Amino acid sequence: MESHSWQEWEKKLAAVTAAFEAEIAGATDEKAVEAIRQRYLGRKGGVLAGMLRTVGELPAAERPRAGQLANAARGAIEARLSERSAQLAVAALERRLAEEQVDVSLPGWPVPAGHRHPISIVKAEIEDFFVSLGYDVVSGPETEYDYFNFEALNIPKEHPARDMHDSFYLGETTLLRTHTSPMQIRYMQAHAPEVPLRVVVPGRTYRRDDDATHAPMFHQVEGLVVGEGVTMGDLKGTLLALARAIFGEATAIRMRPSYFPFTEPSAEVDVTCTVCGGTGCRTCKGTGWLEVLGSGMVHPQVLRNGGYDPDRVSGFAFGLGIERMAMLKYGIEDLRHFYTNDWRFLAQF
Ligand code: 2NM
Repeated sequence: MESHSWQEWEKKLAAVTAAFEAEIAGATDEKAVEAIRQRYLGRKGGVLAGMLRTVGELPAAERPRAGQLANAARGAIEARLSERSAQLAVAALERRLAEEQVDVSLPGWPVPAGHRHPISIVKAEIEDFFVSLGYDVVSGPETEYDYFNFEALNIPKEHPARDMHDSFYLGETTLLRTHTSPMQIRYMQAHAPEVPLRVVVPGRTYRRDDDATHAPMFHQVEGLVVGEGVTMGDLKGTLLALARAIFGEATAIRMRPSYFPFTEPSAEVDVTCTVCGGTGCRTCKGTGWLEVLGSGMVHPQVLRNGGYDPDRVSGFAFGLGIERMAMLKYGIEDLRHFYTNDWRFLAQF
């Protein structure tokens, strides 16, 4: 009778363990695992707690063994519960990783990028060229004294450039600079020509003009070299190299006599037509040449105004409009495109 009862108890414990095993194998999330834990190991109402309560009904000799079996079953159930928990956690993580997988080989959303302004591009190209020849790149004030803008550059009182209708005056003796050369006077006064002095001045300049080829504000680069024995040959070689750097290595230049108050002799410089390559077309009016800059040997009076002795040193200088260079380089037909900021225009550069 007593032994029968013991065998039944042992069988019941085996059945509990088997039932637990079936339930835990079917648990698909942490919540289900927790419910099973409560059902089997819960202090009140737990299946195993119920089994332990019946140990007292067994013969005294069997009780220790029953207790050991029940504790072993508890240990096995606990181990299985944490094992299942861990399995489910790994499975959940793997599911999440699969769901959130990113295909890095897919093309990204296009990010609308800005473009460099054509004036900035050409300005930087010109600067880079002169830096490669050892020139200093400096900028000066956009508001100037008429002394630096005109007087020191040998531009006489009666010169039409000084007219109120051609320059923006701010006061009796101040104006918006009409070219960047006033900075070159300032630069000469601040530097001795031992090296020799080599400088370019890019920047905004202002004139009372407004049509398809003239804007009230435009950009210039002016250059100046002063030293012992600087010649027109140096000027020509420098400008040929500049033209080739900006318009391509096949470019040729020619110099035509001209006049500027601050240079003597003076020369207008043409480059091979950027449209036809020199054979003649509408753009170059059949000549094969396009005028791009002015230049010359610095006038002795301008050297003196800069603090130099024209009997000891000589110099060359040149000035160009960046807008004009950019129009010729890119085939832009109207200067006003540069200032309209039409996205369709700017996006082409
Ligand atoms: C030009 C043409 C010729 C020029 C002269 C000077 C200075 F300050 F050195 F005298 N700077 N730039 C110059 C000479 C500018 O522009 C068409």
